[in-house]
Amino acid sequence: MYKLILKISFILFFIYPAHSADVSIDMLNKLDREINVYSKKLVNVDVGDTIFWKSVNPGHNVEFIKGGIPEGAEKFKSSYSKDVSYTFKVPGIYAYWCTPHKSIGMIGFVVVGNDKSNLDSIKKIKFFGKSKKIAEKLLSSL
Ligand SMILES: [Cu+2]
Repeated sequence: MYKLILKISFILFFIYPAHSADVSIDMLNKLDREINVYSKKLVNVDVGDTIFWKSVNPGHNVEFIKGGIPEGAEKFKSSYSKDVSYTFKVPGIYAYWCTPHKSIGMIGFVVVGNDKSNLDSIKKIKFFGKSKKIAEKLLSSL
């Protein structure tokens, strides 16, 4: 009986994941040679898709950068050390960073609906320190 329950819970675990997301990004202290980093820095999704940021290591969050989201999109800032998800309803480019690590490279971009019409305002964002080069590189690849 115990074995059967174990088997059923195992199957249910895979059929009903705890969250339904179209893309999952880990918030990490370390990835290869980088420290304080999102596992994916640049992601393309469709309108209506959800991104799930997993708090693998504590101390990180997701904050949309002022001027770094398309017109009509709501601003967004998550709590530290918490899993968080966001459903993208407005097409365009979204720039975000981890609040405490914004100047040491913990930044990311999401392109929704392949819409790059707000690229000019994204390019006007002031990135600090180590994040400057990373932002330049990511934006030039768009
Ligand atoms: Cu961080």
